[in-house]
Amino acid sequence: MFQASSNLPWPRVSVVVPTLNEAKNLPHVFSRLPADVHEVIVVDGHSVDDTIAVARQLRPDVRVVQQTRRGKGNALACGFEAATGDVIAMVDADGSTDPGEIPKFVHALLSGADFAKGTRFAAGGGSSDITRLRRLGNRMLGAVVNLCHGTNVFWQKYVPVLDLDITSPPSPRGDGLLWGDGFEIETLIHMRVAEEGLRVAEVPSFEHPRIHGVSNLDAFSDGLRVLTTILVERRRARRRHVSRHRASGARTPAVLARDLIHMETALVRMLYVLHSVDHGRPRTLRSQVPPPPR
Ligand SMILES: Nc1nc2c(ncn2[C@@H]2O[C@H](COP(=O)(O)OP(=O)(O)O)[C@@H](O)[C@H]2O)c(=O)[nH]1
Ligand SMILES: [Mg+2]
Repeated sequence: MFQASSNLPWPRVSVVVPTLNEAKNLPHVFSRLPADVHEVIVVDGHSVDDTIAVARQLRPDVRVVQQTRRGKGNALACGFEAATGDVIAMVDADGSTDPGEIPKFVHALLSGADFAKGTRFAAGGGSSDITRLRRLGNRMLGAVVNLCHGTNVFWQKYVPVLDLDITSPPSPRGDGLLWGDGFEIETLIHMRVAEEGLRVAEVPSFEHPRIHGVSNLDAFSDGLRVLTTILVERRRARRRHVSRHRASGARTPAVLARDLIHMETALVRMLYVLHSVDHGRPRTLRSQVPPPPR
């Protein structure tokens, strides 16, 4: 797909691992890390188990970063900011993604990609973690945004393109999450990367079931958040497009938002139905996570 540039040296890889109570899963995840990574950054969300102690015991050289707000998205943003390598690899700490696959993603970058994302549905990839209904739901979402949830590896120099804010205080309302702090992060990143016109490689990747514990993700409310991300990020891209055109003095083309909104509303409805079939009536509130200690 990309022109091979095999004479590039192997880059320094920073592995960013968001953790929320993953003490039991870290031994497996860390054992799968390639031997030659530049650094491992654990971004902890105020775990109440031994996550940090276990991480330090397994890897005395681990860098532990405390996130500034809450949510997986904010954790990743803090990890990106702390990374000092040439390449950043995002890896979950629940055993669902295999850090042993990182070199495959780095090869895609060395072959000319700016961003390499794992795709569960390509040949050679797959998943044993999702029911048929979830797969159907995922496929529908995937059709709109080519949504991928899993390993993502990209050149560190593109962190500014992602435009993630780690310094603002938490929202005084609701769960305190700001835009991009939650599970919408991967969709948001993929959309911003696409908007910037970066070259994206899809790497077949296998998603395993989480080993211990339960997912922090709520299929319905987080599914809605992902769909909202598509809408919000499309608007953001449009606004940026308009202001760039204005700055260059060119005429702004009219954009038809209505069709997009209809399509997304239909998708939300379908997701609702799929979730109801799978789990009964959906919960509309995210499960309560205790607030971080003050
Ligand atoms: N630091 C931090 N990590 C989180 C948070 N929520 C989830 N994670 C981590 O993000 C990864 C994916 O979360 P998980 O609950 O498995 O969600 P799923 O894989 O989408 O079902 C895991 O490594 C979690 O420990 C959070 O609020 N803060
Ligand atoms: Mg998981």
